[in-house]
Amino acid sequence: KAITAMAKQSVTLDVLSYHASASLDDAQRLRTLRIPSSAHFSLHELAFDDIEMTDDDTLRACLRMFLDLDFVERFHIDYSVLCRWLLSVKKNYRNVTYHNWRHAFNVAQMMFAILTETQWWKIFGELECLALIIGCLCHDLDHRGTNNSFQIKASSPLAQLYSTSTMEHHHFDQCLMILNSPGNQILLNLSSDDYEKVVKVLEDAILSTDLAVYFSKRKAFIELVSTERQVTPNWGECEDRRGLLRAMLMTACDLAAITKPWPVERRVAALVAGEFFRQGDLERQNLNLTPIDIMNRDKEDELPAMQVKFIDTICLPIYEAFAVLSPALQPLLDRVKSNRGHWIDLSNND
Ligand code: 5BB
Ligand code: ZN
Repeated sequence: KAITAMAKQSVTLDVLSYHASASLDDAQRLRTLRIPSSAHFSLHELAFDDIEMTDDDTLRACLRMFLDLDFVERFHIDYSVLCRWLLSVKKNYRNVTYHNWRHAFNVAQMMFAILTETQWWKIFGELECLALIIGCLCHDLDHRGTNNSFQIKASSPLAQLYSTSTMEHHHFDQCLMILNSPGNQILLNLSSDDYEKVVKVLEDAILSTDLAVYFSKRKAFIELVSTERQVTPNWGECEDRRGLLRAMLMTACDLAAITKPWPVERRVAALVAGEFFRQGDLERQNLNLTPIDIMNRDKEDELPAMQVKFIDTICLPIYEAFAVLSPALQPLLDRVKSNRGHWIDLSNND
């Protein structure tokens, strides 16, 4: 759809006006909190669960990840600015049932656990690791609980701005806006060269969370894994190979609820379903459309079978590849297979 420069500008203003920075007072309060160890929060666990954590705990855990990965020292990040940036990121997630701050936090924790448990942080180096963690925390910013096809069907301002990877472009926009907001500029002390590198890796990382992008890169990734088998130190030398690994890591972390112990997976799947059903309701009410089965409340019984299909077509291939790349990631694959068994059981009990 063609759109005039002036219309685009007004759409842009409309979309961007939602942005809000956290207050200085809230940042100062967070700054004074003690930050427990990564062990205290189980941040290195692939089976991590945030359910018992308070919102303050999630913020403290994020600060712990930045400290342990040495980002604060290495990139001369002002600690007060980091606190305010984290609060602003959290504030720019909405109260939707699944794509909220807790999801972003869990994705970042999974990235932290994988980078540290596999030692792949050495392959990427500090700059790319920083971009990956920021990317995870920001990858669903301002999500409205509706997917790309909804934006197109509703001709939302976002769809007029970006015709493909609509939401993902918006998440990246929001991420840059917060990074550029006065008092939130955690990348201020990077050289302009390093800043540009981080922003480019960040953009690739966030756009990679569009499943369409995952499908477009998956074949190349699986081929690479079947010839190379394990990640060796020389993986760091090839930018294309590293880029592919970063993109696949974003997807593996984004979908990681499927790799969690069954009680966690069952709980999170209900949140995903709740958000899908709400989109289905909106399609009926506002667009006068019949939602597809996964978004149709009347098809709730088919949810276990849908999860089996989701596992077989999307999840198993990527976690199989990661289990080949690092034995440390085998538990992810084992739990996907175990969860598949549980969903099969539920789909047979009607
Ligand atoms: C996934 C791709 N989508 C564009 C269409 C639906 N499929 S699916 O058939 O594999 C599917 C996935 C169907 C139902 C699902 O959940 C029902 C509760 C899921 C599913 N997706 N299940 C999960 O546990 C998780 Br986690 C997810 C990922 C949710 C976010 C996916 C964001 C995609 C935006 C386009
Ligand atoms: Zn996500």
